[in-house]
Amino acid sequence: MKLTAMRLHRVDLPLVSPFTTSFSTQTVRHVMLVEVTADVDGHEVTGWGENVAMSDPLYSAEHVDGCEEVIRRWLAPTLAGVGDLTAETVGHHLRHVVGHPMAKASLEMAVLDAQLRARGQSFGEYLGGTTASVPSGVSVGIHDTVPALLDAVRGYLEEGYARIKLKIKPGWDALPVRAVRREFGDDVLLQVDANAAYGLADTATLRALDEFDLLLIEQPLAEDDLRQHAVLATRLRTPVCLDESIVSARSAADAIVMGAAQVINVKPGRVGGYLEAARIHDLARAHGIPVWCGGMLETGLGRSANAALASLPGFTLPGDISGSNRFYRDDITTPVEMHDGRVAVTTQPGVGLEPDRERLARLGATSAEVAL
Ligand code: OSB
Ligand code: MG
Repeated sequence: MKLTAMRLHRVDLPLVSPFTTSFSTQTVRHVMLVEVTADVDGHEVTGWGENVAMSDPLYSAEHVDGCEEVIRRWLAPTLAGVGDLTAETVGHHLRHVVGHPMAKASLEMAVLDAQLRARGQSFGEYLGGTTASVPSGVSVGIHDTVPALLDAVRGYLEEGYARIKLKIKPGWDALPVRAVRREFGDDVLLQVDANAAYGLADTATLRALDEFDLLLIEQPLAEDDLRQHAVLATRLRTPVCLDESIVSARSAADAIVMGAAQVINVKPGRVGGYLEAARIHDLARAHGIPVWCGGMLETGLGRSANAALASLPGFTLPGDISGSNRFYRDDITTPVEMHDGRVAVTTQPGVGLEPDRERLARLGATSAEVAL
């Protein structure tokens, strides 16, 4: 294909309730969507991608305004110059630009959506998915009090979520985990996510979580602390799962070989796109390492693509693939719905859901062309 136009859509979506992690409190998500128009054998096709960078560089080095700049100045002009562009070659064409996986991933997703729509193939079928629906977990932020947390968890369990993930930080770890276990019992699938808030010196604190039979502890230490995660893993019974540290299939291989990751959270944006995410799945599966699909508060567009990825056979743990209503009253697509703890994988061409222009307009979106 040949790209003929690109537009960036920006829209601010208020969250239904504040979302607090060890690194920030979010009340709104500043969403950027990439819309590409391409010529495929004389036919005009459209594709959509979602950029998952946050407003501030606190989870990883990227932020959404930076992604827009990098796309406009370097990534889009490079892809515009390619006459036989395919989703499979986007990463290759952009490899000279160092880093910026979330910016690259949003472009690759838009190109892949266009390519699959042109041939009538769904994301799930293309990626090698094997299930019609995927288990749906929910990520629960840090709350001011334990009763407030228990109310939130009770609501999600009543809705039917298959797994609860509690955000933790120093001072908010064993206490909330113990309270949730006490209130809701040992059968709840439960895990925690520290977002890199601890150091190896906190081993005793993290060890105190061993008694709660957690599925895993996600990213306890810093992004570049692979070796220290390997050391920590030998000291905990709870399996160590890496999120921030896994930025590519290469780093996934390193983490697996070093014993730094017993489980991997796969986020397409963090690793440069759905194709690299699928490679990490393949690598982990070959090594017997379970993976699950993480989330970045995606809209229905990103969630739908994530559900397709999570339908691959190595995704053996529930992902952070909650319904649209977990974060948004008003989504930009028809809402993704969770029923009986599962989200359906679309069989429609491409991502299967697309942003609704009327919804975008109602939510105050702005759109701007990218010069190609
Ligand atoms: O660490 O998984 C994380 C959201 C933003 C940044 C990092 C993380 C998260 C989540 C949200 O946990 C999961 C979701 O999108 O439902
Ligand atoms: Mg995480």
